Amino acid sequence: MPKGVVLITGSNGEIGHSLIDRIAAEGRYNVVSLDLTPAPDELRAKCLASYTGNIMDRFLMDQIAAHHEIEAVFHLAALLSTRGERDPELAHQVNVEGTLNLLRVAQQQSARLGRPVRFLFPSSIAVYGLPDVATKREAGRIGEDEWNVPVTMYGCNKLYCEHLGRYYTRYHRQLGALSNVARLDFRSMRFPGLISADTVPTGGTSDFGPEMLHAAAKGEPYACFVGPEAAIPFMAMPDAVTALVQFLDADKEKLTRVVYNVGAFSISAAKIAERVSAAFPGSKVTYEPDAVRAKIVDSWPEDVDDSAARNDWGWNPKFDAARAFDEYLVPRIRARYAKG
Ligand code: AKB
Repeated sequence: MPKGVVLITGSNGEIGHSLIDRIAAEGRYNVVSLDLTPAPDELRAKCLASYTGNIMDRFLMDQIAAHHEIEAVFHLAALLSTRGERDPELAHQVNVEGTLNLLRVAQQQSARLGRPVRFLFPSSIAVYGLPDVATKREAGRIGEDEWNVPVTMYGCNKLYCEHLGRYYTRYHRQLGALSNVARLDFRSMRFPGLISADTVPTGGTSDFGPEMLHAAAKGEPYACFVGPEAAIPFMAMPDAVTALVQFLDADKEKLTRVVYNVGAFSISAAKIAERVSAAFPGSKVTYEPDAVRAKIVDSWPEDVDDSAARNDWGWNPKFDAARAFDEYLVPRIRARYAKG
């Protein structure tokens, strides 16, 4: 049996790197990668094919679909929340029009193959919008259907694309001759802030966590753009990748939702600083809150209720805060910067 093909967009990004490593190591699928910039050699070596181009390019996307029998799509390409506030219209184009183009291609592929192409869409805690810190504290762990009033363009884009995916998977062309063709199988999870030992994110608002850690490991001071009390959920990158591959394999019959929260641990900037300073004595963190970025973080929940993911497809993160820092982040970052 030839291996199935998975298409990964945004493949050079934080999640892409780790996901390609995991899929290549498991060896169950061939990876076709797509990114705006050429894949680095070590990533390209793990892929069946690597394309450089824009997800909004219809011609390129149709070509990729014509060349490969794509079984599943991990649509990771996105412009994150801080970057999106700097250029909201561009964010809309990339995050919404780009996603629509991918959904179109995946739907055509489903119809052509006569079976649903699985479409994995990482959404975000940015879809939530709590009005103030007091409400955030009182709300605690929030469920998928609460507070869906995002305050960023990125959050609006993600929320809308969750609905687009639900539409494609349940109702696409519900009227007319094509109503009986196979529909794509859209699955979305809302990620918290992600922390990787290998990469530092750019353009996000949860970036204060990973930035603080990587700065300390490099022996650099860090001016945190949120106050010490700011708290949101975070997840270690290996758990994020596990969530993606586990959700890909989940039995459709058991899924009661299209969109799921996935949580791991909730932590404040001050608590991250404590763990960072225990691991890297002498690290220097100061707080210089940026009013807008801090307000965005305050609008995101302190924690998420991910019981639906746990019940329906067995979500169970390996890393709480202590294990994330002690067993993954700190040792691996130390080794990384020691190598230079
Ligand atoms: C961001 O900060 O924009 C992202 C996210 C929370 O989705 N990391």
